[in-house]
Amino acid sequence: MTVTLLVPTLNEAVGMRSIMPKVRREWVDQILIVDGKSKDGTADIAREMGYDVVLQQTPGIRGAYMDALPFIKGDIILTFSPDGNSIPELIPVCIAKIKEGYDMVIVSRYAQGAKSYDDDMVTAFGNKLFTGCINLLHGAKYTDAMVIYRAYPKKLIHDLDLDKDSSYSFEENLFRTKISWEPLLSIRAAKRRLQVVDIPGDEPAREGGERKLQVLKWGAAYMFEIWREIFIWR
Ligand SMILES: Nc1nc2c(ncn2[C@@H]2O[C@H](COP(=O)(O)OP(=O)(O)OP(=O)(O)O)[C@@H](O)[C@H]2O)c(=O)[nH]1
Ligand SMILES: [Mg+2]
Repeated sequence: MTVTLLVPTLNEAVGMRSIMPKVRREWVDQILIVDGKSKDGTADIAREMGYDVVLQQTPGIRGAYMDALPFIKGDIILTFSPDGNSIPELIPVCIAKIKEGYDMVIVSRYAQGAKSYDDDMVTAFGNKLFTGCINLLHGAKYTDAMVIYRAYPKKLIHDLDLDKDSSYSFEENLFRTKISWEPLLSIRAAKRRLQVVDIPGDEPAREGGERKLQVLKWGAAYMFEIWREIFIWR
């Protein structure tokens, strides 16, 4: 079993310099940076540090994942945010759990013992609301269905149709935005009754850079998606 640490970046020069050196290269088999044409030199810094860099052409964070897909060598993808929100030391913990045989491991900000220092009142409320709705409507027991920091087999992307634009196009067109695939991954993993485990992991505050979150548009699109999934996709 091989692991690719997939690191999406959009103007994360500060985190690239301060967070990524804390990621020990022997923890994973590949570290792949997918950069959304950062203007602060993130991609050049990453290359200087010796990482493989993919320059994203398709917009949005899901576009970044899709553009990175052909370059992902690992059987397992571990998505990691280099903006300070993901604690590097949890990478081996996460991989150890996957090796126990789980289909997905989520580093949960809201599991017992964990805390988000990045949330404001709106994101704290939103993340808990979305997670609660996913649990209620799709029979899951997540404590954090939204977070990026998680590990899952690359094969799931195809199995759960996460790689199809049609899985998102209704809500993306309706709310004129591009959304990521973590919430849909959580929903469809629950629908397939996959074995998912949470490990508690604090979310430290962002270091450098700027927040890209589109609170209203993404909130609306994700809520729509959660309900739409009751009727669409087996
Ligand atoms: N390549 C690429 N990376 C992105 C894009 N949007 C966000 N990211 C990166 O994805 C990572 C996770 O972003 P998020 O944590 O979801 O968003 P954020 O802007 O950090 O917002 P907060 O965590 O709420 O502060 C960060 O490293 C971002 O720089 C994108 O369109 N393309
Ligand atoms: Mg972040």
